[in-house]
Amino acid sequence: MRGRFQAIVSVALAVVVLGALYWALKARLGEHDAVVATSGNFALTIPALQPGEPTGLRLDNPVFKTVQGQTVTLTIHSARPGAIHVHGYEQNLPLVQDGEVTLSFQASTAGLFPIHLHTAEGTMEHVALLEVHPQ
Ligand SMILES: [Cu+2]
Repeated sequence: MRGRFQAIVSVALAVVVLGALYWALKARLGEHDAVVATSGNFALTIPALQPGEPTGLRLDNPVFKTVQGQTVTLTIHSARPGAIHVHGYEQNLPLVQDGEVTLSFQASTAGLFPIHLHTAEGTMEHVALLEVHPQ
């Protein structure tokens, strides 16, 4: 009887823990969804690195969703020097530190295209994702 009670308590605890994990992850993914735009015009802000902040992949990078054939216009405001690079489309544009630059091209191919910051120090950072849906 005691063993059965412990089994029920263990299952209940597992359900609570898994439920909490689910809601925590859902909230995190929800933040991601909140920055998704759905037209061809997108704004990207590259903030300054905080002291000690690691470079590289971030979970809160924006996803820019568009449809094949659409003209994509990226307006980029960067606190950091370097160049922006749209993989696959091979679009490159030097950034103006603390200024704004605009990159425009036709989304002729469907797929997922990482957008990188190539820094003045020669490192590469993922800053956004372009998601081109088939027509
Ligand atoms: Cu790149």
